Amino acid sequence: MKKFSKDTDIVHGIHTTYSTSMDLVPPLHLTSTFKFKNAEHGAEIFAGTTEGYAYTRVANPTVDLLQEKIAKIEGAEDAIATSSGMSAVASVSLALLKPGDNFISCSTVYGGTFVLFSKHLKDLHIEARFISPGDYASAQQIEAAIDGKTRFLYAETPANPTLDVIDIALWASVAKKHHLPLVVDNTFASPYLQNPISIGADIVLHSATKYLGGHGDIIGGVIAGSKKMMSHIKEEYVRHYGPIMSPFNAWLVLRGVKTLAVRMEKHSDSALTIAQWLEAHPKVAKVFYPGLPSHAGYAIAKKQMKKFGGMIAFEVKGGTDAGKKVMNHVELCILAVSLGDCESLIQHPASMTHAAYSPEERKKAGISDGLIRLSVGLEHPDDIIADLENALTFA
Ligand code: LCS
Repeated sequence: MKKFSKDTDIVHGIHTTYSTSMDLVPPLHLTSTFKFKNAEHGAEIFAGTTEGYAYTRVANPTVDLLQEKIAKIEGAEDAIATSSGMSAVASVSLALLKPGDNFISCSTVYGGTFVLFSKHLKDLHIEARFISPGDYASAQQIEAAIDGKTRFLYAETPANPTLDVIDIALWASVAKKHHLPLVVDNTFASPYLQNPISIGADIVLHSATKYLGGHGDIIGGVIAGSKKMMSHIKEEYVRHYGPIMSPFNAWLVLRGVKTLAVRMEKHSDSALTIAQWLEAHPKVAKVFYPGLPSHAGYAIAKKQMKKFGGMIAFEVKGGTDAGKKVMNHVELCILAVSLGDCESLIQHPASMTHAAYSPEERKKAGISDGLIRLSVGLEHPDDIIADLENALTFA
């Protein structure tokens, strides 16, 4: 098959023989079950000797098209669409881990992932071994945490909410040396800006709620990797625990993802402009954006990302109280969690997305109490800057 650029695959990227009526847009197969021609046909589909659909928890044509598209744009052999980003993280974890096992994770991850790793998996006698941000670049420190019961390495990059950048090639080399898979949460970058599999990762996952959907109207997740691993995750977890994406959500993500390239270009360009403006503002103490040369991960981000993405974090002089004043005085930016939408969203990680970390754990993960996170939307950057400038007068 002819090879196209990623921008083209983002728009097309799926086979087009899905409909005899020749629709441009893939049809939405809203059905829980599928008819069999006769008893023998049903038995053959269940036995896997004939191709066909049986039941939407197992497979659905609309969901299959999204999986095909995600695999294509992540450079993976196969993909699985799930009900949420959290069910993507949980499905990978529970398919690869058994009681008594451990895994290695970076300390700064989305708050929900942190609770799953540090509480719920712990209840199942599974240990998350967290690497602190200061050791992300040390192969030696990562290796020191690996033993015979370690099952995978997990990296979120750029990380939520601090925008820490992990060197995927470095973590992949440690993982390979120990014959372990590297799992990367690629939500903040999106497959347009970063393809972890092309630099050595084995499994990539996303909260599709964010940039993939792109319009703030669904909750969803995706997992991508080799056919063998995806089949293992399906068989060991997804098929029987059932956290599948609904066909309607898959259809909306298929629609949203078509504009991923143009959206990520604009999110990234605007975020860089806004981060530079924030860095020069007298009331701003610190800006965390991988595209600023002052950011510790700038060189690695430049190496492994196409652009630097739409997420910024910053601290206002005067700490938490001053930060709250900014959040209470924005008029265009919307005070809300989530990210990757058309609208700019602003929130306070310590009391919102990362409230489940204890103050001690937040400190270890580098999440300060005064940190504000901004998901830069698709509005004109001048309007976002004007909104922040006005809000900062109250700080
Ligand atoms: N991974 C990352 C990096 C995330 O940011 C999130 C959600 C998830 C996984 C989980 O995805 P979900 O189940 O919500 O689809 N992050 C959120 C955030 O920062 N605000 O609200 C949700």
